[in-house]
Amino acid sequence: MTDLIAPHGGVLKDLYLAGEACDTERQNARDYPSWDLTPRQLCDIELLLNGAFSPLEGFLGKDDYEGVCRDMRLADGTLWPMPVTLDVTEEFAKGLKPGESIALRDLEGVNCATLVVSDIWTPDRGAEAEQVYGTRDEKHPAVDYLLNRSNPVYVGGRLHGIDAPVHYDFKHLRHSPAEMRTMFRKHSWRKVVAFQTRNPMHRAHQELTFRAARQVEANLLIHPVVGMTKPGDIDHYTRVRCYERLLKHYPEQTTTLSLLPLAMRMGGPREALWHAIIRKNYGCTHFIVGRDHAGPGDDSNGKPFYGHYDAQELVTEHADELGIEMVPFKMMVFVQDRAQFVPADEVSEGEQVMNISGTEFRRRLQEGLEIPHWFSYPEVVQELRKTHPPRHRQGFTLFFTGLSGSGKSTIANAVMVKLMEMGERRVTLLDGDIVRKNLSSELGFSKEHRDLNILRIGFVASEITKNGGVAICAPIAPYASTRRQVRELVTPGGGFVEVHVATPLEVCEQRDRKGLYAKARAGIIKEFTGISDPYETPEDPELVVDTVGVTPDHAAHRVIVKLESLGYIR
Ligand code: PPS
Repeated sequence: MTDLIAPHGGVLKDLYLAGEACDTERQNARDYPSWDLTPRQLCDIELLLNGAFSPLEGFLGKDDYEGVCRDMRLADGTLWPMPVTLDVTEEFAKGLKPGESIALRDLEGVNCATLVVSDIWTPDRGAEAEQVYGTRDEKHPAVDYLLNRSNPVYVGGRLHGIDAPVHYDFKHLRHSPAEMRTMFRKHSWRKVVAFQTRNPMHRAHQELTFRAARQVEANLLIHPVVGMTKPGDIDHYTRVRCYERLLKHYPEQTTTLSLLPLAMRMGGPREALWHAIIRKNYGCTHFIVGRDHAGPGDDSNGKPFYGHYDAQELVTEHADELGIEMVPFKMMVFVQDRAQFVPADEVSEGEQVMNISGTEFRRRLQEGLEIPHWFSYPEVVQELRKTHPPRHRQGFTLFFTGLSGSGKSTIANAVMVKLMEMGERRVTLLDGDIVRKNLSSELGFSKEHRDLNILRIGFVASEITKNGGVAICAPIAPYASTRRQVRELVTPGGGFVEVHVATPLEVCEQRDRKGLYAKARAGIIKEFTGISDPYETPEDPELVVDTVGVTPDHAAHRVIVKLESLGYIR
């Protein structure tokens, strides 16, 4: 474990053990309690071990954590704005004692590091959300993570690095802080300005980075986050190909691209400070902070969580102790008369400004509409179109839900046949009964088993959708939150269309084609949906179909029309 002092960026921690010490610890770790790191913890540990989170030497202990939450300072007073904590289950924490070591493993079971436990405590995660993100609103991705996904117990302690997490993608673009500093030195880059991004870069971003570099007479590091970003963002594979295309439009020898495996929290101002410290550790002298830096968007009431320029203000407040200089920027807009991007505050009166918002850009991609050259380079757009084709070429899941005997299977079958007749995409039918026979034969009808059944359907549907096919699902799916989970599973890879087959219970019972309602009434079948088990009516489905007085053909036709209006078929 070493501290490197380099001309770029001050003291840099390196928490990896070397040589014999490493071999011994690897051997010892076989007997330690072992924790499988979550995807976010894996990102954090990589940046802890390689010094990107210097001066941290491990996951925060209790005193440091409380200081960071309260006033962005470690117990010794050092500025550190973001809690970096190891959350574990109660069950795992139960046997642990301070002074003991634990082994930390990646998804494949490789032992990345060991941690000497200093503290074990149960944090008040609601209070943490309030202190760090200024809200308990679960629309904030980090608050949602904290309150709904993270584990309840924190374990703090010093790390000893054994094997760095492995990446198989874009190896040529991944650098540790030490490697980055060495590269800057080798190229005699005395001043380097870093640009943080989690989005594809278009011409406005390019102009902004040009201006920033010119303004402070520095070289440029394009430093996109490829760890975890905001849910719904464009995947990093696509983005990196876009950055590589864009890089060709920068003057040679001035600019470089490197990927940062950071798990963002979307923490706005605090996150901007954190980003600046990380870039200092990578050897940068300057850091660009634009409008809404690391902003999580709007809260549940439609108001932005943070002010557009709050991040710049907070970084300015701490300018003296940061060790890296901020280059603040306003939003860039395209001025048509000048055929040029300029910061919004430099637009003269009467000049016509053009802008395409992120939402509008996504709409144009989705509908295969034109994206003007002033907005983005054609080769960048081409990369985006490859993985984000218009809706009529995307896969989608058609999810029917409704009571037993409501007509789900009949309509689903008819829709399947109509889609096969069109022949545009491959279609798979995951009907309730088919799934129960082939995927979920061991399951019953308790809430737990129904949820498991639906999540299995969701998993298969998401795979089909991601690969451009159509998955038609027709289970009862009585619980709203499980249907929502399926939607969340599917939408990153394509479309999700929920159809509520809203045939009233009396009609379903009257039909009773399988004789199940009679048995349910007689108490022979327990937990029967609608009779002795709940059905939560969908609140916001894409389509509601009631089969009373409607032929299956007509109901299927309504679904097809809906798919057309949503753009999934032409
Ligand atoms: S769920 O709740 O979504 O997991 O149900 P699903 O997989 O769609 O299975 C429903 C079919 O199983 C038959 N069946 C029951 N349904 C509801 N409740 C109970 N207790 C039950 N027991 C058996 C029933 O025939 C359902 O088929 P459909 O096609 O919906 O009529």
